[in-house]
Amino acid sequence: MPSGTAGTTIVAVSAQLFRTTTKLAVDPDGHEHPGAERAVTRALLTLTDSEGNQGRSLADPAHIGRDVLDGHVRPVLLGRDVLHRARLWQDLARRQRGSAGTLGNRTLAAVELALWDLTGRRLGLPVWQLLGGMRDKVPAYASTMCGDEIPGGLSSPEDYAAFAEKLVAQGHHAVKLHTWMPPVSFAPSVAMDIRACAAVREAVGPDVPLMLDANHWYSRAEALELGRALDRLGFHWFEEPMDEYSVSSYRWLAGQLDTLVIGPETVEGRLQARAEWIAAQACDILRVGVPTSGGIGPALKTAHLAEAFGMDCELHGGGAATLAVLSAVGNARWYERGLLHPFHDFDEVPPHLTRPPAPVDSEGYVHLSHEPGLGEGLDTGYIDAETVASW
Ligand code: LLH
Ligand code: MG
Repeated sequence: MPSGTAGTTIVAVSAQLFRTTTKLAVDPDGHEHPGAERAVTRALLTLTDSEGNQGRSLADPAHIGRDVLDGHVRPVLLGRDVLHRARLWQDLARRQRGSAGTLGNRTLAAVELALWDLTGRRLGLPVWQLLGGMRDKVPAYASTMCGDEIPGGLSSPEDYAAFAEKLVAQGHHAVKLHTWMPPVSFAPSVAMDIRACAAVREAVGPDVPLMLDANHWYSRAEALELGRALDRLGFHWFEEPMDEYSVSSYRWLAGQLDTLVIGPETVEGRLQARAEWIAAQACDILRVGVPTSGGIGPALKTAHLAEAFGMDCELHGGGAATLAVLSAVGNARWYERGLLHPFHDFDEVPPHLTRPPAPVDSEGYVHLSHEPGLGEGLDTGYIDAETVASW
């Protein structure tokens, strides 16, 4: 039977824990900052089909542990047709409710991405072309790290202004500030956020689209004060100033601002939760992430949901799968390139990759890879050599 035809089944599901390095530090609240090089452990999920083709996806070790693979992923995938990706995803998703929280969306996404990668490799085509290939490059916005107390880093409104100028000069089509969040000693601070936004607007001029992603736990009154300042400064969108589980608070805020309110980023519930946000008029732009929504398919459905309401849907975060979704939809403007910081070289290639994850060209576009599959640029030789455990 020729490669790419039905009848090819999944014969192995395996995970590898491997050592690599990063120059990112993570603070106690989970925000990334520049740091000294350190060793970290990452994980790779690999699916093998009966013709010997393999599909891979990088994941957090916690999401592809032995128990979830044995308990859910292997029983669903082994012996099944690779090309029945949507059926396999549904079968896995149906197990979520009874899994006592052990089968999360990030596990679904790791599996779904590896299935896409396998399919692309079998057919000799990049995933983004399988999705429709509407565009082969996507304009990027620069997304800063959260504020800090590093002199000359992102410690003051002036630091943000100087950095934003550089980001625009590099070609980025827009700039999004993540401002100061705990555990920074003076955070959160509406006054400081407003000063940073004003300094950046002053530095880049009136024509560069600007966005703000602030604190995540402001009160309604604080979010409104900040949002009104963004209105005066001509910001494009306002992201996650409050707890996203309070849909009423977002409806209340969106009804009072000219600046577009975007969300939800962190709320669970995939497509259905986002439909409720639209129905409640809690956002002007919808938001979805590939890892958090369960994969490429669910993220695409969410973008299509927004399209049906005449809304944009912006993708959270970066990576090859996110870029593939962006290549396939017309109602997302930009790729989120980040998180960026004056003291962090975003384009430095981590040891387990063969190339930088998302370089921009001189006009601020990130290009889709022409490699078959997801095109993540994995160095499988390095990963195999640095593997410390597998199951
Ligand atoms: O809190 C943070 O560190 C950032 O907000 C981070 O989660 C980032 O991924 C984000 O929200 N981007 O939009
Ligand atoms: Mg965000």
